[in-house]
Amino acid sequence: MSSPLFLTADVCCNFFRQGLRSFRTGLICKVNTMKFLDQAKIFIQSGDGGAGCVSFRREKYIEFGGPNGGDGGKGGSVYIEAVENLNTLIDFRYTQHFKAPKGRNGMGSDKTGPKGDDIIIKVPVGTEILADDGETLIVDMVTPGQRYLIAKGGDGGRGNAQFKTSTNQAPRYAEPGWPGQEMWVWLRLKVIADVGLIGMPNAGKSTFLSVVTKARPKIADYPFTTLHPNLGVAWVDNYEMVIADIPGLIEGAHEGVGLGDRFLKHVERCSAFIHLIDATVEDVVKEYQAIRRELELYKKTLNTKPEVVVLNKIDALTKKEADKKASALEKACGKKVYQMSAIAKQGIFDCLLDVNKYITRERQRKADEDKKVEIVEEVKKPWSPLD
Ligand SMILES: Nc1nc2c(ncn2[C@@H]2O[C@H](COP(=O)(O)OP(=O)(O)OP(=O)(O)O)[C@@H](O)[C@H]2O)c(=O)[nH]1
Ligand SMILES: [Mg+2]
Repeated sequence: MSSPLFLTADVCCNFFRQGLRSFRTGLICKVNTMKFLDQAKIFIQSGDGGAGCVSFRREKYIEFGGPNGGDGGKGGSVYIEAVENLNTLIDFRYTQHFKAPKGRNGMGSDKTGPKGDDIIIKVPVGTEILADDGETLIVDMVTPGQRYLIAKGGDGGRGNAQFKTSTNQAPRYAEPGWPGQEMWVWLRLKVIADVGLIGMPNAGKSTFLSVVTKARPKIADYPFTTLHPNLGVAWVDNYEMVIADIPGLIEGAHEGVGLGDRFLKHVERCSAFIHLIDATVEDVVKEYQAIRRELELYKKTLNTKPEVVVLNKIDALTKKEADKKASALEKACGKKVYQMSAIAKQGIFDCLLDVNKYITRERQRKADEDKKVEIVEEVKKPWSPLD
């Protein structure tokens, strides 16, 4: 679907076979798939420093004016900044090269060349910056406003005025500017949310998100309606809870079956999961275990995250059937299973309140960690008579 050739063929077929209506749908799909991009490779280059200048003071009545060549200006540096109002790397599909300008050369009369302007590359909060190999982590941009110097501009070369000594009062040389840095880096976005919605396709994840938040994801009764993560904010106990709805997983996702497990990286940072299971399927336990297996095969740490298990779509069953399936699930997972109908808005807040416990606990843990870091920093501060 993402290859232009494939798209064209697909769109043509639709056009002839199903008429103009399908053609329009194809276009809409194309637009939707282009809205979200969670991985990009970009080239970064900081500016070279300007060269120093060789110049001598020449003025009427001033003999032996001496060297007055200024230094070259510093090249522009490249910074990466995490900003809150972005949630995709789509901009990097169109712009992949970021080059900061060079510093200008030094000039006579001891004038330093102007510095090259710095470049700031804005990325969504939660973006990892990885080296060219795609594995070595350079920095994780997790805090809004966090700024990281990724490529430092080259220093300007010294002008001949700087080389004047008692034995060489008229140096005729200056330094060239120092080169900047260049590199290819990978940007990998892992969205930051408190809760991740996991489950098989059609379990009702997007429906749940649309009921508890103002997000409006696409909902339909066919699998893989969701093709990229959707975020929404729910209010629970007067606190914001960011919920991420990711594309459904199926057995074998770790081997690339369905949409694969590449979207699981978006729930890696969540404090907890809400695991939705479609109550209308025959074997709810099998569905539950298949997802747990995929989590474990993706990363062991995901399997240890707190999870709230929810049996959704109970409106489509009798109470007896729902209770039977819920107790079978309880036996399999060894914890309480919530019964819910996202469409009928029944039982949704019980599971939200439960998951909120884990989020509060995680927030507390992070706050304690931050406090510890602050205390260590205070201790390290050197003594000063001004304190
Ligand atoms: N009866 C009933 N149907 C539901 C409920 N919740 C969702 N559905 C229906 O189930 C179908 C799938 O819902 P989605 O919210 O798109 O499911 P999803 O888990 O996001 O699916 P993917 O995006 O494909 O992974 C839709 O037709 C919904 O209307 C529910 O509580 N009761
Ligand atoms: Mg969905």
